[in-house]
Amino acid sequence: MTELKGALIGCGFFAVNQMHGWSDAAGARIVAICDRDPARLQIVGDTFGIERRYSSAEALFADGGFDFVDIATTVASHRRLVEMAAANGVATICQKPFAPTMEDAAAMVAACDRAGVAFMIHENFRWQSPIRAAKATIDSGAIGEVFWGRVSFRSAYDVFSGQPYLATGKRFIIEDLGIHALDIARFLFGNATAVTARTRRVNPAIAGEDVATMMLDHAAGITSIVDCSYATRLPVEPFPETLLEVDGSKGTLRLSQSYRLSVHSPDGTEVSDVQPRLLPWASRPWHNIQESVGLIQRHWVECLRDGREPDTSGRDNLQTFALVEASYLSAAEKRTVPLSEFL
Ligand code: NAD
Ligand code: 89V
Repeated sequence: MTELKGALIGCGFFAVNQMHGWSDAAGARIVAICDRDPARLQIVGDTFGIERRYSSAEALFADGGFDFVDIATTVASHRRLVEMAAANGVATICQKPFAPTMEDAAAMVAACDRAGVAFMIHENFRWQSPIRAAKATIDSGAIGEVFWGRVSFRSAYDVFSGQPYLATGKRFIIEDLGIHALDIARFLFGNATAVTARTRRVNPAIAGEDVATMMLDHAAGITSIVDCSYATRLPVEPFPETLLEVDGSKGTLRLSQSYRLSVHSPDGTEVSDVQPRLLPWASRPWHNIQESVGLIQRHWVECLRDGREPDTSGRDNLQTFALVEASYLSAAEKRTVPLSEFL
């Protein structure tokens, strides 16, 4: 099999993880990078030994010579870059959040469809190994038919030191972090039909909301709570762990702090350690997220090779993004918002 060649646009804070992931990937490698900031371009180029460096995406696409592009810029540039990739017939990965608006997100999916190129959102939280372990347990039938769930991310970690832009946007936690938790709720419980949300800002130094609670109605009849906070001071800081509670007709599943998976079923109670691997280039506490980057990249390579639609394709991720939009609307208007208002 020939090795897939990729180009990465956006050499910032998170792209370093993506570059490490690609260095480990079987069947793909990054041959060119692009960033409008020369300092970032040089750091990433020198660290990963990439000779082809571009300060503009137009120049990168004009030179070509790659099978896919990995867009790791912040949200404002996503639509323009995805449409540029589609116009050049290049398969595309785009970081979350998908787009600033639902209209932009739908246009990006349509552009890739028209061009016949694969399009995946880098929605990596569902690829975290503890989340996969929980999903495998649910799918095994051990706890019976699921009727209720909770996906919870509560922390006081200083995310603003690594990602200062997070403090400045009108929208914060649902768009940046809740989006992952909402996607996990879809992954575990299926698509949602409506959401009821409440938000709050506790930290006076930031512009957006840092606490959000969402109640989801899922098509399968399951009710779930998705709650997230960056204002929650706990004795042991859990960042960046997503905790789960799932109730089924035969038992319960709990993914609790320190990656402890507890499954209670008619056969008894089993507690296991589902710690993610600490990859050689990874660092705690980020290793959970870092491992998932490699796993979603592997999925992308397999999907391109097999001509399969990725699990978090643009089309699929419209459902997650609609939950983000509906949550903000629900919180603003204090009403339950059906997803049909966005999809
Ligand atoms: P960042 O600001 O540190 O990096 C973005 C980089 O993109 C910067 O170096 C900037 O110069 C460059 N850039 C922006 N627009 C460009 C353009 N048009 N052409 C070329 N270069 C351009 O941001 P970050 O924290 O690395 O976040 C990037 C994206 O990754 C965001 O969408 C963020 O939400 C997402 N993210 C995802 C995860 C995850 O686990 N999936 C974690 C952190 C961040
Ligand atoms: O995953 C993310 O998008 C990150 C973080 C986990 C820090 O919120 O912004």
